[in-house]
Amino acid sequence: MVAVSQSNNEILLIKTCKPASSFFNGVPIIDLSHPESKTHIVKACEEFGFFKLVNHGVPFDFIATLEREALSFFSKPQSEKNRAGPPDPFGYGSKRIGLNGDVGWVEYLLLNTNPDVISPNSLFFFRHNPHIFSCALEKYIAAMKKMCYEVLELMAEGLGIEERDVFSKLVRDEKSDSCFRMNHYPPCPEEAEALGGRNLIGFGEHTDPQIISMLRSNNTSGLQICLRDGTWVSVPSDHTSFFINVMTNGRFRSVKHRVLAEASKSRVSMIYFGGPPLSEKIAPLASLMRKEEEEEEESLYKEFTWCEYKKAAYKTRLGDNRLSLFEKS
Ligand code: GA4
Repeated sequence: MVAVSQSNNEILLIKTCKPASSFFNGVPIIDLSHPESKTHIVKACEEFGFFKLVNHGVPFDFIATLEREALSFFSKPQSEKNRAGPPDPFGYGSKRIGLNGDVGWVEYLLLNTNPDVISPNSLFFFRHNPHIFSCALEKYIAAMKKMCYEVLELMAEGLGIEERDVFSKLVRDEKSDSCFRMNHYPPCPEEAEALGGRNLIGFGEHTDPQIISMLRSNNTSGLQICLRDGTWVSVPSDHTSFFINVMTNGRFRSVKHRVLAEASKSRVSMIYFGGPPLSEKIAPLASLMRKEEEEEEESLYKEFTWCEYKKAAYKTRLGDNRLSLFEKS
């Protein structure tokens, strides 16, 4: 743990960890333009729940413009940024993550993408930030949605499901509860020096609760994933690609991940989280349940709505196992 003082003289304790020894070169790479990408996606989801997407078709100009805008927002004086916070959970936040005491070396903007449920903090942010930011966001989010539908449709196809839009329709729904996050991990030279080789945790280990998350970062490393044997490995950064993670009923798994702060470089990431409408029942697809010896495979979890799941998730700490709250006993 390292004690850091906030601008209001408050002291926060941020966790540290030893740096990962090497970069992991085993992250599956999915080429969206490949004719067999659907099969590759399913394999990657089953094995890792995580993959890197290339040839995704998102214009680099959209990405670069939004990154520039994000950096210009994060370089504003603290007092100005604070006006778009505290996160409720939407809005600007610094070092505090969620509502239950998690802290990290990060500042962020969390925005909901559905204009019907836009929160006051998100509104405040949009009103007080130049038009260009909103335009850049709009373009970027539209591109994320398109890519998200495509990946989810390929996934359904790859699983041999007839209804191609079985997953994508949840995120396409006009009431879809999707959100967008921009994270800034400032460099931490003094802290790193004092830590003698350890790293500050930027965003502690967690799994994402949504159906799918699509992350893009600048060329600063820091993202780590936890392999099935429990080892943490660093994912080499690639500012031209997206890193995708997905979740479903035990067959696909959501990868546990975290972000470490860098001593000398700032990391900026932008993540689109595709979620279903709040009232949507979350249950495994009957067509995916494997039948064993004539007995139907049972769902591992009780039935719940996305709203119930989200409410429960917000009562947890980052590292908690949220799905276990809904496991059948
Ligand atoms: C993790 C994924 C998304 O960033 C997020 C996070 C949310 C938050 O930052 O407000 C949560 C976290 C995330 C999971 C558990 C709860 C809620 C912080 C936290 C401790 C926006 C989300 O939907 O869940």
